[in-house]
Amino acid sequence: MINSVKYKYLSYVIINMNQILDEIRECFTNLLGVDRIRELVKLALDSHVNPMDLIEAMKEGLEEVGKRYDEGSCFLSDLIMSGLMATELTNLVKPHLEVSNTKPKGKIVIGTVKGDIHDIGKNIVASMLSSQGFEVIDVGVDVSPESFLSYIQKYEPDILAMSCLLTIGMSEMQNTIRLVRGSNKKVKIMIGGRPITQEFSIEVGADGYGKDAFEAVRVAEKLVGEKNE
Ligand code: B12
Repeated sequence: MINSVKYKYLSYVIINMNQILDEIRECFTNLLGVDRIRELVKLALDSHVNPMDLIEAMKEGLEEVGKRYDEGSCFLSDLIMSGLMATELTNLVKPHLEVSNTKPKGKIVIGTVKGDIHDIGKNIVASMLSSQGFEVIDVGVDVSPESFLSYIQKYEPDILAMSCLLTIGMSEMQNTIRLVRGSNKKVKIMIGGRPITQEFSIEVGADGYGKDAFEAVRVAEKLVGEKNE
């Protein structure tokens, strides 16, 4: 009897959580705006939905918006709205990812490559890395190879992490790697972003590639380990 009540309660909670995640996806696909996303995220966090599930639902919604933009069935203004909504969601989720840690696992400089102003994915990766005990210095978006190099000289990080969402930004990633390798042999380089693949990462001589924020942490831990060997 108790088990069946417990089962019913648990199924109710799971259905509820799935419903919230569905609504978050739909909120992006139907571009319902920043106020609605704020309401839904607050409800989800109060209901103890895993913050990373919210990010996954957001990504799926954004994928749909991107597809429509590609097909010409939605406008740049819609893309901008989806970006504002995603930034709001990320900012609300961020404090729920962060945990305090005494000794940093390593220092990471992170930024988006020259010509690219997409920063939602980069911000999630940065939050996830700092939540897992890395010291993260976020140098922003549209960062030229020369600026990346000067940040490396200034902060002396263990890892340079670069993000890129535009295919045209991939050559800037390659230029940055070339420039950095030419003057700093110690820093490890990790890359990611929508058009980036493992093959591309090998081709341009990066030390690591991560397809999402979870992998970013795993790869960063591995690279710091290798550096300290
Ligand atoms: C929101 C959005 C915008 C917003 C960005 C707002 C912001 N603050 O970032 C705005 C409106 C500004 C924008 C502008 C443009 N956009 Co836009 N945008 C998008 C959209 C819909 C979502 C991007 C996003 O945030 N995804 C969610 C995040 C969480 O995913 P993510 O970035 O991939 O990050 C994850 C992983 O890749 C990985 N990761 C990311 N970085 C890193 C780094 C490391 C080190 C690691 C390990 C992992 C990692 O982890 C992250 C978390 O899981 C995409 C479509 C899409 N589905 O991606 C188009 C998209 C990227 N945009 C596109 C285009 C064309 C543009 C514009 C050129 C449009 C225009 N005509 O002006 C401009 C370019 C402006 C510029 N110079 O950068 C195209 C790019 C096509 C291409 N092949 O290059 C896309 C794919 C849409 C499409 N299908 O056509 N955009």
